[in-house]
Amino acid sequence: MKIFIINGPNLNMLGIREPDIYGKKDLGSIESMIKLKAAKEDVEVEFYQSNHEGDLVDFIQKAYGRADGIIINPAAYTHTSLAILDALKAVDLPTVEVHLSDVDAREDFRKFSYVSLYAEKVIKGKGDQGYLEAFDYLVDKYK
Ligand code: CA2
Repeated sequence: MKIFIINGPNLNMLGIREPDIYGKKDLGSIESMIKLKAAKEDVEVEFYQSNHEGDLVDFIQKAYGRADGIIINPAAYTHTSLAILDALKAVDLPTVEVHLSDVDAREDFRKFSYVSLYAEKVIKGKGDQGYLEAFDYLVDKYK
C-alpha cells in the first residue's frame, strides 16, 4: 500500500510561529512520526509540501495509478481552491482531509472547505495526531 501525504502553503513554517494554534512540532518531525508508523505497518508513504496551488495540483495528479490513498492538509487552499477539489476528484482515491487546528472554532472564513466536498473523512483540531488517525483510517480501509 502507498499513501501520499500532501501539505499546503505555510505548513513548512510549523514549529516556528503560532505554536498555540498549530502545535510545537515542525513538518519534518510530523513526517518522521508518520514514517515510523508506516515502516511498522509495511506501508509506503510519500510526502510533499508546496506553497503553490498548481504544484499541489500536479502532485495530486501523480497519485493516479501510483497511490492507494491521499492524506491532505491543503492549509489556506482548503477554503479557496476549486482546482485542488477537481484534482482530487480526477484521481478518485480515498482521501482524508486533515487540519491541525479546529477550523470550525476559528474565523468564519475557515468554516467552508472545498476539499470536504470530496474527502471521505475530515479530521480537525487534533494537532499532529490527526495525521496518524488519517493514516490508520486509510490502512484499515485498504486491508
Ligand atoms: O489547521 C490547519 O491545519 C490549517 O489547514 C492550517 C492553515 C490554515 O489556513 C487553515 O485554515 C487551517 C494555515 C497553515 C499555516 O501554518 C503556519 C505555521 C506556522 C506559522 C504560521 C502559519
